[in-house]
Amino acid sequence: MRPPAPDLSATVLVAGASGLVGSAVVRRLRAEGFTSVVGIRSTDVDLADPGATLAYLASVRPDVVVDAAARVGGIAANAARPVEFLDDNLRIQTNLFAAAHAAGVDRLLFLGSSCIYPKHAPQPIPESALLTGPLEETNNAYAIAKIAGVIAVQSYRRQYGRRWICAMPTNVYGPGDTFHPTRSHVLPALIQRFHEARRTGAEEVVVWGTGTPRREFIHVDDLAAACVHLLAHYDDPSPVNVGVGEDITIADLARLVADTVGYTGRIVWDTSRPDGTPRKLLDVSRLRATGWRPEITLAQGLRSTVRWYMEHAASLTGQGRRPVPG
Ligand code: GFB
Repeated sequence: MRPPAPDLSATVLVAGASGLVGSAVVRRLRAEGFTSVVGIRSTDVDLADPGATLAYLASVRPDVVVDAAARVGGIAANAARPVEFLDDNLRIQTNLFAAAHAAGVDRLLFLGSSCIYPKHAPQPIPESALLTGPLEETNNAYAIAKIAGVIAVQSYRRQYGRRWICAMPTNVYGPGDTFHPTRSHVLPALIQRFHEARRTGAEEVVVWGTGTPRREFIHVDDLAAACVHLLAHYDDPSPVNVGVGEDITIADLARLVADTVGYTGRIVWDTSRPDGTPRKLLDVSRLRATGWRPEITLAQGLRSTVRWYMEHAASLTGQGRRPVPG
């Protein structure tokens, strides 16, 4: 039986709308014909403030909420500032969930992360691996915050009958990412570093770790499409993995980024830097069973992201981010 067509007049509030994922979800919703999309950013309401969050959602009274608001960062940022990664993310999701429930929001999509799974989970990682083993140490604070979000969504389903769901994306990249040399995730960090090396004529580029870990990458426009698809086709307490079903070694990724940027110098490895989780390829069979498939290959996505970066590099802030308008 075909699911009912989405109500394009529903008010959809997207938290984290200035970030990589939130901005892509807003773009996708509008592209699919949703006419009342409310993208919010930290300058609209401080989600770390419970009273302000309650008041804001009571004023908007959305029909649907997408929680793409989080403090995120790569392996070095997570390892250096676990308190903020734990504290800020717990506050944001706790306040947003309480405010959404109080405002009568029956449909909510919470975005977690593949790092919620154990460091040595079976590969590809099924959703059932959650809480079956120890976490990767460098980002266990962030992972615990996101696991708390999953349990909170399941609790609002059980206690209040809310049709809330959780999506667990693999490593995300694309336009609007943070391109900081040390705080970013690996793919944008390498785009920034290889682009800078080409611009300055540097003879070599240092890449972290041994190059042997494997990572799966999904373009943010594919992730956004999957999120809108899941809102229409998924309603289960279990988290659902969102990935592309294949991964690549960091060494091959580095060479792919260098080629895409047009850098021809040497790549050298700084093995004093951590490798992190050896591999975290997601089992995406649950997602595929809903009928969704990714459309953007890593080579295509890398080319378009490098183009975006080169067009915006001069205007990025010192943190490697787009300036927040307004
Ligand atoms: O994206 P990333 O920083 O985090 O990737 P994770 C880290 C991997 O890339 C490690 C290698 O194996 C690093 O050694 N790497 C090589 C680099 N060069 C660089 C570089 O210049 N910058 C960075 N960042 N890495 C993240 C979690 O784990 O996964 C987040 O920390 C989130 O919380 C995200 O869950 C999905 O993929 O290891």
